[in-house]
Amino acid sequence: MKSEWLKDLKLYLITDRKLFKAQCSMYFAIESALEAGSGYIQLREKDLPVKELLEMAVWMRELTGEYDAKLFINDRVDIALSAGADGIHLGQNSIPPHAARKISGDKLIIGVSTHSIDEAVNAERDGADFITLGPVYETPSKLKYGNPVGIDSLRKVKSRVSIPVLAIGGIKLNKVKEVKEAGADGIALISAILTAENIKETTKELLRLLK
Ligand code: TZP
Repeated sequence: MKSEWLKDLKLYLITDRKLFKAQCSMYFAIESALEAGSGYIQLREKDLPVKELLEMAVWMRELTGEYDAKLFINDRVDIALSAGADGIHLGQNSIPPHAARKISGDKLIIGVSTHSIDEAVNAERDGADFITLGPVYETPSKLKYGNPVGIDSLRKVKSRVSIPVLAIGGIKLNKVKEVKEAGADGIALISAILTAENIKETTKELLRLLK
């Protein structure tokens, strides 16, 4: 089941409802990206109470389902399974990949956020199906995401792991070429799409550059 679509994971769009005045505006934004062909969405609303997160996950499942897109839930295996998501995205302080696998069997693809070569190697060893590595570049919120790891770390990680590596953090249209050349299998991002003036056109352009 996994390998069928994991190889197409090139653009991984992550939600952040705080970028919007109203929750429905975020759904409109996500829907525009879906219409443009964005096929992988991660619901990452870390500070939402669990019931609200589940409600949002169910809603996002319906929305992504209409476009045949894959849905990942950040951190919560229980919510991912309950909402019928396709995957789970784990942080360094989440339940570890092998334990998530024990709970979910082969129902969920497991992504892991990593910030260094060691974390990347450990994530693969512990059963991750893919990782994000970053922030590669400066992001608007250094406090939240940490200092940039740089493009060289991406190259090094690619030489040490064999699962797909998505570059994350400050990835805009003008960075795609560089991260691809450094070996990234794809990109994960929030603001380049969610704050774009024209979400559809930006998504299409990103997908074109990632081909
Ligand atoms: N992890 C590392 S950087 C980051 C996350 C979730 C944020 C990426 O946001 P943006 O707006 O694409 O730089």
